[in-house]
Formats: sequence, structure tokens, C-alpha cells
Amino acid sequence: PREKFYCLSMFPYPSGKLHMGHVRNYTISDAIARFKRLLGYHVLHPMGWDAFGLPAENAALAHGVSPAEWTEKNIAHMRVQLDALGYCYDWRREINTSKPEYYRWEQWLFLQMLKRGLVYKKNSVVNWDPVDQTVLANEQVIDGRGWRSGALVERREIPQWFFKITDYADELLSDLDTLTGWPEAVRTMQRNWIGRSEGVQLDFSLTQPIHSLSNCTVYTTRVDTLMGVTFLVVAAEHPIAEAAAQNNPALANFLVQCKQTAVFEAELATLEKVGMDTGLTVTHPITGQPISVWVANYVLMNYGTGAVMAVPAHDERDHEFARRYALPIRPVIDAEGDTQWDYLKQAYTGTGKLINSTTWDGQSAEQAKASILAHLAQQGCAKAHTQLRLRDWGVSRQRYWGTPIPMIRCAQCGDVPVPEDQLPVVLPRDVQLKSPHSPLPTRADFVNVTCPQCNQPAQRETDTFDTFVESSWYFLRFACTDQNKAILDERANYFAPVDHYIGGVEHAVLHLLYARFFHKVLRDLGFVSCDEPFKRLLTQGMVLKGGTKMSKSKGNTVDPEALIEEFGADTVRLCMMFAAPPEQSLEWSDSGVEGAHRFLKRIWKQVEDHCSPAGAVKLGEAREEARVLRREAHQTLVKVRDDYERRLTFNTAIAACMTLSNSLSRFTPETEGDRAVVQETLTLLTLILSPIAPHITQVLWERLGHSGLVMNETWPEPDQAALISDTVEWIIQINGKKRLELSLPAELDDAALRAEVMANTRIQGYLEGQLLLKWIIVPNKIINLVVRST
Ligand code: ANZ
Ligand code: ZN
Repeated sequence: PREKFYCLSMFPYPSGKLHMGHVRNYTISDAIARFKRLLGYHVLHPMGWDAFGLPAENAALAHGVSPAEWTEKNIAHMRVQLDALGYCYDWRREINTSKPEYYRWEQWLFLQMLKRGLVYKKNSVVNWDPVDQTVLANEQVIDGRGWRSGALVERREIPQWFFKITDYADELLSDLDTLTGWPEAVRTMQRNWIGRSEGVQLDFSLTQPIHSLSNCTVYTTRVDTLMGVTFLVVAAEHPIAEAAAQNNPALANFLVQCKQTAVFEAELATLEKVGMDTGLTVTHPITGQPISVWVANYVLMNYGTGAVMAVPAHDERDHEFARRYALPIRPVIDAEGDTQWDYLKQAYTGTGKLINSTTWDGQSAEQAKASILAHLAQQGCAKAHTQLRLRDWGVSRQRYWGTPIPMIRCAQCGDVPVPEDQLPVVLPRDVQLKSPHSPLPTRADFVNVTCPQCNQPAQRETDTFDTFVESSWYFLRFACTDQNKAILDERANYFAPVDHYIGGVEHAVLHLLYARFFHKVLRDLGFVSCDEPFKRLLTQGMVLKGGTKMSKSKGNTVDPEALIEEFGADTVRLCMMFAAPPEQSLEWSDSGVEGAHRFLKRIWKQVEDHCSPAGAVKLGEAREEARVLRREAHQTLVKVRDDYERRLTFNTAIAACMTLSNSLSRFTPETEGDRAVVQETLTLLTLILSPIAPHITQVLWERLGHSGLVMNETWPEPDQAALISDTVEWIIQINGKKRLELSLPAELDDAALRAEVMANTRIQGYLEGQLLLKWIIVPNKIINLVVRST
């Protein structure tokens, strides 16, 4: 009957030990989960292990253990660490993605997606790490080198399985508008990654057809600059380049060079642009002039058509290239704002009225785009085209430690899916890695199977999934981990979407995009009804020390285990939450730890001092000072709730608790009623701190005479009567003459005070036809308005 609340941290890779980044992430979600329980929600707060991946293989190579053993050992140790921090996970739901109980459903989902046309196989150029002998995702390539090995990355073409995420591109883009609980920066990054651009596909006809090729089709977003085209550029893999290279050894050589060095979109702007003339020309569709066709490394085969019309006057990359190879530059847009512009020195990339463009002269860019397109379309050589930056998701990895792709290769039948009743395809766990290659292709017991279609000998697919596949649906599986008849059941639909998802901003693009995609596929398969998986997203900031990110390589890490040993888990949790709001980076300091520790000890002592005199707390008259303390306690209750719930600023909540504790130290109870107020204040303080410091508050809770678990309590409603604060009786004068008395709350600041005065209808009456010149305020006594008639 209670409303559900699903609180989730991104599950960790079991690397061996928790680092402070984990501690921050999990403390935030634990505090939220505990707080939501106090508010009466039915909270789901699970945890698991993203257990497949390359580091296990590397560790296995280094230490001679199997990746499975290494992973299990790490999980066991990290589990102890998580428990030591007191996180309230429902461990009955633990997921380990390297277990067949989990990945069998991933294999099943792959087969459903295959049936729906959402999976296909194609040859494609990949980033090849020659040392690790594996395909790398773009983000695993840093400055052209493998993220782990540091080797120069090469380009290779191999057959790979793809998920057709582009089928969902429109929805992935438009639904971003509904994700109002996400940081704007993350939504922008997703938008840019999907990267929908509106442009034109335009055919330039080759002056001399080569082989069967008679056209070069370019993709442009600036067809308004058509009259400024001075050459064409194609990618090294483009058929025109290949054809031209056939009897041009120098060009053939250049193409080989280009193909060896991987180029990434992000680097296009800064890359040193090199190219070569193919010797071919095309005809400009308006002027009929011949235009030379070049090959260059700054044009990518897998974007648009792999060919561009170069407009050096208005595109920086083309400009740099034109200057390097002394190609003509022809301005066609009037840089109105920039009278100093010298087109030979610099490209003007803005818009403006057209020049040097025959009948289009004087048109705006928007007009010209439409009319040039219309003109070309009439000639039959152009059409409007929407281009996505988003590529289909290549999921084949030539690695051992991953989910086997459930396909069989048969010489007769081709690629045959593993029948559903033969799932899971179990990954052999008893392996001794001898090199970074996957042992799977050489394991006869794994590879050799009979074809499910023709019963002839056949081979299993030996590639495994990209580990992003496991993390694309685990959040739904947590709702029903004990379900062994289906991937998901109605509990997944009950708990979806995740109400609060917390994790690192490094996952802002890929993980979150893939998870959104899988969620939508599972929706279309009928398992969930909501459109998006994560309602509210919190991307926690980094943990820094000495101004830089804590990392092993910088040697500036702090070991959570040692801190827990010395100060206790509550101090570590409190210190983390107090140091900064969750989205900002956090500078770790030893004095911060000590401060957090002192604060907890002080509360401990306050409870002890209060509870040690024998005798129950009795009701009785409270003094005025006690009334003030009680008001502060209830105001703190209201503030902390708002901080936890809406603002997610745990640091200001803790600061408010510290202030309340200070007020308590300044207060000496004299009457029974005073003691009752202290009892109430300490009870509230204990309760509202419990999501952050769950261990100490439990002990204090009992010491204060309450029974049961503080985590099962209900967040109290503030006493409205206690909240009412003191008032000040103001005398309001106009030009020194007393007009009325006004009773207002004491804590109003200047602006609020003036607003209250101006809102009074009698004052408004007095001010009619008057010009207010000045306020004279005698604190807590008189407000004098100086006016003059208009
Ligand atoms: C002519 C032009 C003139 C261009 C101008 C830009 C400025 P977005 O917006 O990212 O889609 N382009 C097209 N395909 C390319 C490829 N495979 N590799 C490298 N660059 C490519 O970018 C579209 C623009 O990027 C296209 O418009 C094209 O250059 C270039 F003043 O065409 B433009
Ligand atoms: Zn067969």
C-alpha cells in the first residue's frame, strides 16, 4: 500500500577495493534510501557487481589466477567493505553479471532483438589495440592510443554484431525533453552525442566516370555556400579514392597510411590535415567548372557520405587544408559583423547575406539554403537529408571475460541463433590465461556444436558482449532477481522507473544512452510501461586531494578501510556528505575528518549528559529559553527535510544539525519542562541525522529511551505552533507622522520587511498620489516613509 521509491547507485566494477569515489556515491544513495524510508516509502535499494571486463583478464595474466576467481575474491572483499560502511542494501537481490543466472537473460534478450530486426552483423572499421589484441570503443582511445596499453591504435575491418540503436534515435532525442529531473549538462551531452543535423545530400558528377562510378555525393549543412566550393574531399576508404588509387601507387600508399591511424571526431579540428589530389575532377552543378577531388584524413568514411564539398572561405578545416595545398579560396558570405575579415587568412563560419553567388546574391543564408536546394532538386542532383551522429552500437568484443554471444556459425546455414531452450551459453570458468587473447576460439569443448538447423558440425561465436550490455538492463532485473522463468516480471514494472539514480558523470553519455535504449526495447517487448528508466539523476562530483582527482597513479588516494578503522564508518559518511554538495567536487581534508568526528562525539556527550541523571523526563512548565530552543529544533526539522528531499544539499542539512547542537550546548535546563525540550531536541537531532550516521544514531536512539530501529521510524511532522516565531510591533510613520502599527515576524530581512509594508492596504491608501522618496528604519521600532505628492 505504500508508494514505491527506487533508489539506485551505479553498481561497481569489482576492482578489488572501494575507493573514496565509491564511498561518496554509495553514501549519497544510502542517505536518500534511509530518508525515503523515514518518509514512509516502500524503498528498493539494491546492489550488485558489474563483474565482466578487461581488468579481470589483465589481473589474471599478472597473477596466474582465473578471471572468475579474481572477480569472486574482489567481490567478497568489497562486500565486507560495503557492510562496514553500513549501507542498507537488500542483499537478497544481489546481482553478479558474470553468473549464468544473469547473463542467460541477456542472451535471451539478444535473441528477441534479433527477431525484431534490432540486431545485425556487418563488417566494420574498428579501433584495434595491437597490444591488447582487442577492439576498443572510441572512449577507450585516448589521444590515438589504447586506454590501457598505451599502444598506437590501428584501424581494422572485422565482422561484428550491432544493436540498431539508431532505430530509437528520434525517441532517445525527443524524450530528453521529458527528463526534467536530469542535470541539463547531461541532457545536452546526450543531445550532442545523438547529434541530429539537418542538411543536404548533393551529387557532383565526375567529369570522367571511373570504373562504374559517375557521381560523388557529399553531405553538407551549408548548401548556401555552394558557390564557394573550390574542391571536394573524400575519405581514404571512399570508393572514389580506392578507384583512383588503382593505377596511382603514390595515392595507394597514402591511403594505406591514412587507414593505419585512427581518427576520432573530437580530434578533427586539431588534427594535422594531410591529403592528396586524386587527379579526378567533378563538375560544379551551377558554374559547370571542373573541381578537383582530394583525399584527406579529416574526412571520415562513417559520417554522412564520406565526402564533403570544401568551402575554405567558410569552414576552418577546409581553410587550413586549402592553405596547406594552395587551393583557391572564394568568399560567398558577407561577414557583415567583421569588416576586418581577410578570407585568405581565416575562415568566416558565421552566416550573412550571400555574395559572389549569381542570382542568390543578397539572400540570407536561410533563404539561400531553401532556394539553392530547390534549384538543385529540380536538376535532380540534391535532396534534403537528416544525418545522425549516433552510430549503431557494435557489441562484439574479442575477449574472454564477457557474456558469450548466443550465435552459431554453420558452413551451410550461416549465422544461426542458439535455440532459446539451449540457453544459457555458459562461459567456461576454468581457464588459465597465457596471453591477452581470448582462449575461447581454441577451446574445442566450447566451440564445437551441432548446427540447430541442419545438425551438421558447426562453431559457436567466440566473441563476447561489450560489458555495457550488462549494465543496460540490470536496474530492471533488481526488481525480480529470483525470477528464473523470465527476464523480468510485473515487479519490474512496479518498481520502474528508478526514482533516483546516482553515479559518476563519466557515464553521462554511453551508459545512460544504452540503458535508455534497452529500457525502450523492453518496453516494446511488453515488460515495462514507462518510457524512461531514470526519473531523477544525480551525477556526483569527483573526490579530490590536493586539487587533483584521487587516483592510484597520482598516489594521492585515501583508503576508506583505514579511515573506518580509525574513526568509524559514521565519521567517514558524515565527512563525505558535509564537505560539499553532491554534484560538486569534494576536496578531501584530514581536518574535515576530525571535524566530523568531533561533531559526532559532541552529540554523543550531549545525549549522555542528558540521560545520566536518573529519573524519567516529566512534563512541566518550560522557560522562555526552552521555547526558543524548541522552535529552532522544529525549524531544523523543516529545513533538513527540504535539504534532503528537494535541494539534495546534505552539507547544509548537516550544518543545520551542527547549529542546533551548538544551541543545545548553550542551554542549561532548569525545570522539568526544560528537560523535556532537551529530550525532544535530542530525539529529533538523532532521527534527522540517522540517514547519514546510522550506527551512532541507533545507539543514541536507544539511550534516549526509544525502542526499535531508528531506520524504521517515521519522519515527524513539525509542530506548527512551535514554529511560530517572535513578532515585532512596528510603528509605521509617513513623513514622521504615525499612521498605524504593524505586527510582523522577527526574522524578516530588509527586503521582506519592505515588501510586507507595501503589501498593507492601508499604507497603499496613504501612498496614493505620493512619490516614495526614502525609507528610514529604526530597528525593531519604527519605519518612516518619506514621501512627496506628485
Ligand atoms: C560544406 C560546408 C561549408 C560545410 C561550410 C560546413 C561549413 P555537422 O553539422 O556536424 O553534421 N562533413 C560532412 N561529412 C563529413 C565527413 N564525413 N567528415 C568530415 N566532415 C564532414 O557537419 C556537417 C558538415 O561537416 C558538412 O557541411 C561538411 O562540411 C562536413 F561553410 O559542407 B559542410
Ligand atoms: Zn546448419
